[in-house]
Amino acid sequence: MLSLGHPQEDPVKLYDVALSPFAARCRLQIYAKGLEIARVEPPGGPGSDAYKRINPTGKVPALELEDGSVLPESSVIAEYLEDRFPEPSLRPADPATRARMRLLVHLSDLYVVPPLVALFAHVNPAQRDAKAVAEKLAELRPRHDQLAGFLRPGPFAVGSSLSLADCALFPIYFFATRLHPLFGDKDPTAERAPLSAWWQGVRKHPAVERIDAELSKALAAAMGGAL
Ligand SMILES: N[C@@H](CCC(=O)N[C@@H](CS)C(=O)NCC(=O)O)C(=O)O
Repeated sequence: MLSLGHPQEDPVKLYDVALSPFAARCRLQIYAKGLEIARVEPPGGPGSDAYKRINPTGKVPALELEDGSVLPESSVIAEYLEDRFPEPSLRPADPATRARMRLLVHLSDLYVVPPLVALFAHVNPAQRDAKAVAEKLAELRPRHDQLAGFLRPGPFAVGSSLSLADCALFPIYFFATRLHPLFGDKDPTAERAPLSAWWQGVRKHPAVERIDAELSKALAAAMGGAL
């Protein structure tokens, strides 16, 4: 285990919430790299004024560095951790494969995440707007197709080892595989061969298994089996 920070400095810490897919992305990377980074709850919770004084975006995750500066946004944190702690690398060495890894992250962040996050507002049947749900599901289906079109025979997203693409995609598909069926739609990983192969393969990695267990536990605690 690599412990971060010098004894006289504050250690690096991750502002984290158990159920956030974006925080889970950073935890997955941290576990896979064997880094020891403390997890802390944002004071007052995400979006609170107290937390915004530390991290102006108010969002989790955020990484607080030894000098007290704060780095939000999971994709930025992921690249920072790779630059600072290069081994074991979660970025493929070959430029084209590395670019495809970043492409998968972009496709997820820019096109899959927004409609997926919008669906969370409709989980409670009492607050559900069926038309809005249908629109978001219709937006998501071609986006899963597009992303699946750039997956390669794995078992991981861009080849034979875990990369930042898997760290970004696993927590998102953890929720997508639950949300689509909740609204009567098909599990997106089940009906697309490349996504299905990736989903089966990626979950065998010990760090992914750990995140899967953490998210499952947090989800059960938050939703009591509703999702
Ligand atoms: N693009 C951001 C998204 C982070 C995000 O939306 N986090 C949510 C929790 S899942 C949050 O902190 N929301 C509180 C808020 O927006 O005030 C990332 O990748 O880190």
